[in-house]
Amino acid sequence: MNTAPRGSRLHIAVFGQRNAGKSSLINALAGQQVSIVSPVAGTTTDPVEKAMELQPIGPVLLIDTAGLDDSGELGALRVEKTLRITERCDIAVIVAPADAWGAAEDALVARFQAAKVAVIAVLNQCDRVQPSGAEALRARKLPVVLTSAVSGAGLDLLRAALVSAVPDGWLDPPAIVSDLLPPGGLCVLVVPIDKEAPKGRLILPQVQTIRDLLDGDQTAVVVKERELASTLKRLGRPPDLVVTDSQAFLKVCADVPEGVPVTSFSILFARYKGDLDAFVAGAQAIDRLKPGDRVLIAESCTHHPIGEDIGRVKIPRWLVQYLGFEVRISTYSGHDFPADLAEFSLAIHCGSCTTNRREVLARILRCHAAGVPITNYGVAIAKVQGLLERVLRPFPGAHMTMQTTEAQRAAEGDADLQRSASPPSLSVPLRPSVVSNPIGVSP
Ligand SMILES: Nc1nc2c(ncn2[C@@H]2O[C@H](COP(=O)(O)OP(=O)(O)O)[C@@H](O)[C@H]2O)c(=O)[nH]1
Ligand code: SF4
Ligand SMILES: [Mg+2]
Repeated sequence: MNTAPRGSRLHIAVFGQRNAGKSSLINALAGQQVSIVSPVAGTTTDPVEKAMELQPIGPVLLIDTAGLDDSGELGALRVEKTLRITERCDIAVIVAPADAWGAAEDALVARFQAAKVAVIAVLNQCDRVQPSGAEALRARKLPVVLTSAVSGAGLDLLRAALVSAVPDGWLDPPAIVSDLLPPGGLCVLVVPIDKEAPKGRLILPQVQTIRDLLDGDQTAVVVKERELASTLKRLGRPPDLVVTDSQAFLKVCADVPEGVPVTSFSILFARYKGDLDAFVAGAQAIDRLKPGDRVLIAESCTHHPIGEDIGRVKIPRWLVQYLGFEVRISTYSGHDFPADLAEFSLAIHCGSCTTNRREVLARILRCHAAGVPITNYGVAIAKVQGLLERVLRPFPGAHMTMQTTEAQRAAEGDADLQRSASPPSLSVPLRPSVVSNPIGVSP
C-alpha cells in the first residue's frame, strides 16, 4: 500500500508550539523514527512528511510541522510554511503539553474549524504534568485525547479519535462478498423467513449482498433453509459459496457438503463494516470468561426489541449454555458506548446495520485501548455453536487468527495444568479490525 499516490492518502498534520511533543507523537504513531525529537526548541524546521499505512485507516500521509511559536525572521518563514499545510490537511492534530493549552492553540482550532478541517486536541506529556482544561475543550465539542508520547499512553485513543475524524468516503469498505467468488461464480443465499423477518421484504444486509453479487457479474440463488438441500441437488454443480443467516448455521452446515465453503451474512458484514480479524480474536476470548465476569452487549441503534431479541435473550442464553456458568450482561443501545470499558471482560457488538464503518472501527479501538476483547453477534454465535472453523474457511487471514489464538490458548491451558493454577486472565492479541449485520432484527 506504500505505493498509493500521495494525493489519495489521508493527510494528517500535527501542529502546536515548539517542544509540545509533535515529533515524538508522530514517531509513536508511526512506530518508527520519522522526525527528529529533541529538547532543543525548533528542531523540526521544514514540514516532515511520512507516507505510511496507519491501521485501520489505510494509506495516510503524516505531516510533522515546525513549532508555531518559532521566532525571528527564519522562524516567521517556518510558521508561514506550517500554516500553508492548513490548506491540504484532512485532519489537524493540535498538540500542547497537558497543562499548557492556551490562546495560541485556541486560535489554531478556530483557523481549522473555519476551513472545515477536522480537529483533534491532544494534551501530551501526561506522564510528566497533570492535565488541565480537558473538560472545557470537550464542552466545546472538541475531541480531546490525553497522551504520553514517551510511555505510549493514550495512543490507541488517539488512533480511535483519528478514525472518528476521518472524512466520509475514506474508510472505503471491502466488497461484501463478490471478491470471494470467481468471475461468473454461483452463490446460494439462505434466508429464513420466520416470525422475526420483516413483512414483505428482505433486510438490508441480504439486499446489499445480492446487489454486490450482481455488481460482480455473479449469480445469486436465494432460498429458505428448508429448500436448501433440494436446491443444491438441482443446481447441477456445487455453488462457489453458501451464505446463511447465522441463526440457521447448524442446519445449513449439515446440509451443505463439507467441500463447499459456507459463511454467514454476519461474518461478511463483520469484514465489510469493520475488522473480522479483531472480532475473531475477540470471540476466542469467550473461552477465557470466568463466572461473574461482566460482558457488554452493545447495539448501534435503539430498535424496539421484539420476541426473542437476539442481543437481550438469545446471545445471553447461548453464551451461558456454552460456558456452563453465568456471566453478568450489560446492554447499551444507540450512540452511548460506556465511557468506562475497563470493567468488562468482553464486548459483543451488534451487526451495526444502521451505522457506518467509522463508528465501529472507533469502538473497536476504544475497546483495545481499554484491553477489552471485542467481537460481534455473528462471530460470537459461530463460536458458541462450534462452527467458527468452518465459517471462517473463506477468509484465510481470519482463519489463521483463529488458529493462532487457539494454539495460544492450548499452550496456556498446558501451563495451567502443570501449575494446577486458576485460568489466566484475558490477554487476547488484539488487532484493530470490526462488524456484522442484524440477525433476525429488522434494521
Ligand atoms: N515526559 C515526556 N516528554 C516528552 C513527551 N513528548 C515529547 N517529550 C519530550 O519533549 C521534547 C520535545 O519533543 P519533540 O517531539 O521534539 O517536540 P516538538 O518540538 O513538538 O516536535 C523532547 O525532549 C521529548 O523527548 C511526553 O509525552 N512526555
Ligand atoms: S444490528 Fe442493526 S437493527 Fe440490530 S441493533 Fe444493530 S444497528 Fe440496530
Ligand atoms: Mg518537532
